[in-house]
Amino acid sequence: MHRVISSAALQFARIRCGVFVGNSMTASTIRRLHDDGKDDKPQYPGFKTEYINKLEFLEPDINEGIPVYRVLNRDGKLLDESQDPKLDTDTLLKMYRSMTMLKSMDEIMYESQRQGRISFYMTNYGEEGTHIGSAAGLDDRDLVFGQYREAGVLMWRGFQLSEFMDQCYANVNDPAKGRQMPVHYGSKDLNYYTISSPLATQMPQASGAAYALKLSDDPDRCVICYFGEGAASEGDAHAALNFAATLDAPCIFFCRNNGYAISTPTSDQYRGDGIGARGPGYGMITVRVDGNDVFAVYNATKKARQIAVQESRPVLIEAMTYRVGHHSTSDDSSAYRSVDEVNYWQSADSPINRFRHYITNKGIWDSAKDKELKKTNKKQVMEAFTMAEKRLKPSPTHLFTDVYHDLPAHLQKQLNELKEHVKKYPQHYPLSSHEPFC
Ligand SMILES: Cc1ncc(C[n+]2csc(CCOP(=O)(O)OP(=O)(O)O)c2C)c(N)n1
Repeated sequence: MHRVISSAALQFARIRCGVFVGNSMTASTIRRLHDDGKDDKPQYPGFKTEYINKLEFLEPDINEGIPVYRVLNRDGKLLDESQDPKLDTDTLLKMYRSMTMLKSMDEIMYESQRQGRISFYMTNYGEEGTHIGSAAGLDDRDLVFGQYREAGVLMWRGFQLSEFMDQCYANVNDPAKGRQMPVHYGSKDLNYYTISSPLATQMPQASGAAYALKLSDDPDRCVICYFGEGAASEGDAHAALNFAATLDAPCIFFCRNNGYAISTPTSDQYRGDGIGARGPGYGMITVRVDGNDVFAVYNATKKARQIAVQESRPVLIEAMTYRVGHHSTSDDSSAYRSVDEVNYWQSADSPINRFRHYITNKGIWDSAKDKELKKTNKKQVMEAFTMAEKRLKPSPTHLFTDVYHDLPAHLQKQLNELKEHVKKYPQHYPLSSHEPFC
């Protein structure tokens, strides 16, 4: 603040002396401009604009909405050959297999929660295209800050089915030792930061990580930060976007606009033209894409990555999609939306169907292969699921570990009391399914 005031004072002094350095104007020129008002340009620091003499308010709805970039139509046909990312067959099939595997995993895990075998689950139905298209457009060294509904990004990077299951079952192989809710994955090896439940906390962290990358001696990386249109209403979202913009941090802000934040539809979430319209307000390069078109998401993310890394600036992508599943296993979406609406997205505008049409038209896929794939997916998920369910849960001692290097006396006392209590009333605790106290 002090510096700003001093430099303003200095400019004023220069004007008084007739040497306005910025515009090379003399004091007499300035007086003349002020007299007739013509050619008078605002001099507010940081603005490129002009004066007007009629009162005009900016209407938010004068323009059509930001257009939605698409590459494939709903039948899987290229709309413009020049937009074909020209991926090789292996990559195309990896994309399709990953999307279908994500769906198979969701189906089985959702059912497993319904049967009371895990405590909670969140499906990714309908949003598979945003996950796989964006993950494929990145470098695996780029850092991922997710919200919670981006399991496909991890899957693309090689997170194993057993790792998903071990986390959801909170067994001894779960890196968080059962202290997190299911679907709160993380992987240091895959540059994927662990999910936290409070919405939008990942966003300022992503801006900070991107700024750190910019200052590091390994600048050929960027950050991608996923968030929902609901999370964008959190104050943290504003702080994150503004910090990244002003610090020119190489961060891709990837908004999954899936129509609902639990039961809150977008019509109650915001006014204006979605999340994309906020990008220019932050001085951020922005694009809106069809999130159910894997190629559109891939092209946009790849280009955004190039801009972020080469020009060191943030990019906002708003991917338009639809949450086909319930928000989570704690939600019943039939209370706030119609079955017809869900059916439309599930069948007529599904990212998996669209891409299957594309690879089928291309001659590298057919219905026999599809049938076989679904069978294999199910088998693999069931195997991983069975193994994870059989493993012991972590020792109850881990309620007390990993925070302090040396357990403070009051926690040691509580741990001793817990051991005593469980020893006295073993019939009330599922001790056989846990590792023993350590
Ligand atoms: C700070 C905070 N407020 C509220 C919640 C409860 N909550 C969990 S998810 C959610 C909706 C988020 O919607 P959106 O960001 O659009 O993501 P989506 O679930 O649709 O993928 C809410 C309100 C929370 N986890 N954190």
